[in-house]
Amino acid sequence: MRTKVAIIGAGPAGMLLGQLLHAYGIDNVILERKDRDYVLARIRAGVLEQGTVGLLEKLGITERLHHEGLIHDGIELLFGGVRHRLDLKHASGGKVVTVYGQTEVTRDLMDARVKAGLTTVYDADQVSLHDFYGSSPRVRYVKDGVSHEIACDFIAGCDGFHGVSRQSVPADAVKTFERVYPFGWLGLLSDTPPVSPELIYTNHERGFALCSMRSPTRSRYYVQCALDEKVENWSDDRFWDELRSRLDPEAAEALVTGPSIEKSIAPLRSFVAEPMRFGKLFLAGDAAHIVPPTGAKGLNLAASDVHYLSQALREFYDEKSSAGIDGYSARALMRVWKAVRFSWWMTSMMHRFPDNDGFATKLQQAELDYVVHSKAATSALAENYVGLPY
Ligand code: RFL
Ligand code: PHB
Repeated sequence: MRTKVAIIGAGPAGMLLGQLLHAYGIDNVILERKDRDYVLARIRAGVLEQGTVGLLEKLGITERLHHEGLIHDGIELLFGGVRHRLDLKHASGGKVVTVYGQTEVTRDLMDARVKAGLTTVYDADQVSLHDFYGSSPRVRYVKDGVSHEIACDFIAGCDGFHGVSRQSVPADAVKTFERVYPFGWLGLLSDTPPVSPELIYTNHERGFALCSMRSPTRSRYYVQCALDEKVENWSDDRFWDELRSRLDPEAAEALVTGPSIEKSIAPLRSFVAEPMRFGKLFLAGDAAHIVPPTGAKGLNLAASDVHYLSQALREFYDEKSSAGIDGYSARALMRVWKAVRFSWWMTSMMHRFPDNDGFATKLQQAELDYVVHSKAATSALAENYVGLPY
C-alpha cells in the first residue's frame, strides 16, 4: 500500500489530522492498535476551546456538537468554603468553551472518516516506523497475523504518550522535560444531573475536586487522590462522601448521586519532547506532550498541533514549499509551552501537595483571592482557559 501520510493512532489527534488532510486533498491512512469500541470507551476530556470547535466546523462535522454541546461562559472557583464565579466570556473579550466529551468528538470524526471512505486499520499490531530520516519512509504492522507495509511521504505520530512513534526516535535526537505530580485524579462518570450548571474547581484542605459534566443528565466528577490509591478501594458511596466533603454546603446539599458508569485513576504529569519533527516523522498531541488535566488543555493542544501540521503539509503539496514543515516544531511548541505553563499553574494553585507546609497553603489562598478579585488576574486565567489564539 502507498499513501502520502501514514498516521499512527486514532485518538483525537490522528482522527482530526486525517480529516483535515482529506479536506486538503492529501490522502492518508490511519493505523490504530486497539479496536474502535475500545478507543471510544476511554473517558477523557470534556472541555473544547473555540479554536477546536472551529476546526470541526471547518470540516462540517459539528451538527451533533452544536445540538448536544453545552456552551459555558463561566467557571466557578471554590476555596475557603465559598464559590466565586469567573465570567470567562466577559474577561476574555467574548470567548466561551464548549462542554462536549472527547469520546463524542472522536465518534463524530470516525463517522466522518467512514463516510468519506478513508482507510483506518484497527487492531494494527507491532506498528514499526522505518527510514523517516531517509528517502522512503515506511510503516509496518501486523493485522490478523499477516504483515503489511505502507510506503509514504510522511509519518504522523499521533499515538499518545505510550505510543511507538516517539520511542522510534534515536535517544540523542530528542530532549524531554518532565514534572510528575505527587497525586492523581480519581474520576467518576454517572447518569445524574450535574450539581451546578457550570464547572466547579475546588481547592479544599482534603484536596482538589472538580465538578464537570457531559450533558444535562450525565456528570463527571474528580477528586484528588494519593498516587498509590487503588480504584477497587473506592466504592461509589465512598467517592460521593469524599466529593461532598470538599464542596460548599449548598453544592453538597444539591449533589445528586447514583451508580457510577466508569471510575478510574489518572496520574498527573507535565511532559514535553522537543523537537516535534524528526526528518519525515512529525509528533502531535500526547505523543509529544502531556499536561495535567486541571487546565483542560490536552485535547485542545492535540487540535492546535494537527492544525499547524495539516497547514504545513498542505503548503508542501500545493505550493511545493517546505517552510511550513520546517517551522512546524517551533510553531507548535510555542503554543504547547504556554499551555504547559497554564496547566502547571492551575494544578499548583488548586491541589494539596503532600509536603505542603502552611506557607504554601497561604500562598494558594492569596493567589486565589487575587485571581477572583483582580480584573487583570481574572483576564489572564480566562484567556488561557478559553484558549490562546493559534
Ligand atoms: P490519545 O487520545 O492517547 O490517542 C492515541 C491513540 O494512539 C493509539 N496507539 C497506537 N496505535 C498504533 N500503534 C501503536 N503502537 C499505538 N500506541 C498507541 C492509542 O490506542 C490511541 O487510540 O492521544 P491524542 O490523540 O494525542 O489525544 C490527546 C488527548 O486524548 C488528551 O490530551 C486529553 O484526553 C487530555 N485531557 C483533557 N484534555 C482537554 O483538552 N480537556 C479536558 O477537559 C481534558 N480532561 C484529559 C482530561 C485527560 C485525562 N486523563 C485520563 C489523562 C481528563 C482526564 C482525566
Ligand atoms: C472533564 O469534564 O473531564 C474535565 C473538565 C475540565 C477539566 C478536566 C476534565 O479541567
